[in-house]
Amino acid sequence: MAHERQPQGKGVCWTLSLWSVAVVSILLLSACFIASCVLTYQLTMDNPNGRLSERHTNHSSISCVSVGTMVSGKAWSCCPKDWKSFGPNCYFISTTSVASWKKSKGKCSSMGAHLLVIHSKEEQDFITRILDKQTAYFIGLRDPGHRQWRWVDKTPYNKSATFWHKGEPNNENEQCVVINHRPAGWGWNDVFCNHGHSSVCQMNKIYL
Ligand code: MMA
Ligand code: CA
Repeated sequence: MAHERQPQGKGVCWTLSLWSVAVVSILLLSACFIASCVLTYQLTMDNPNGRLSERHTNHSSISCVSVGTMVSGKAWSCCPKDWKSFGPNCYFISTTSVASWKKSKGKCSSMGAHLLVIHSKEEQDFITRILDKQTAYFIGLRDPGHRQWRWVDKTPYNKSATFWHKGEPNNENEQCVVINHRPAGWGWNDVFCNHGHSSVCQMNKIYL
């Protein structure tokens, strides 16, 4: 009897290990799916359980991806719907509205954001890939006087990470800055602050 059970025992063991492999694979696949899946939260203003902070409640919908680690205690990094994600930031390109620098700045503020601040060529390249070559966009750089360039988010103006067009800045009376395309490529130009231009807003990603 005992020696007859031997092959059956082996069969059970084989079936069991097949099942474990299947279960482990399914678990791994689900983990990967959850980790990589893009989730869209519908958090509306009147959602009593909305976990968005006050300054983000003006966004009716946000899109989140898993950040993979719980090191900071936050599981998702999110950008408002229709904003672009790059590194730790979200970017919004105003396509319709043309306004003065001050008005453009105010529009970003009302969305819990600020005008675009550029700190690297990589960041500039990312954003310019989604900009229109025929359009000039205000960025968050301004000169309060005497060519003292200041970023709106108070980060230091680092001369070695500036991308002025050749020959720019060229006019002390042009105290605001646009990014636009010229035959040599994308770059910055000082312009009059009260002239109307499109703009790009930027904000830190929202962590949930
Ligand atoms: C030229 C050039 C710029 C200046 C703008 C103002 C088209 O570019 O002189 O430096 O800012 O004119 O419109
Ligand atoms: Ca200029």
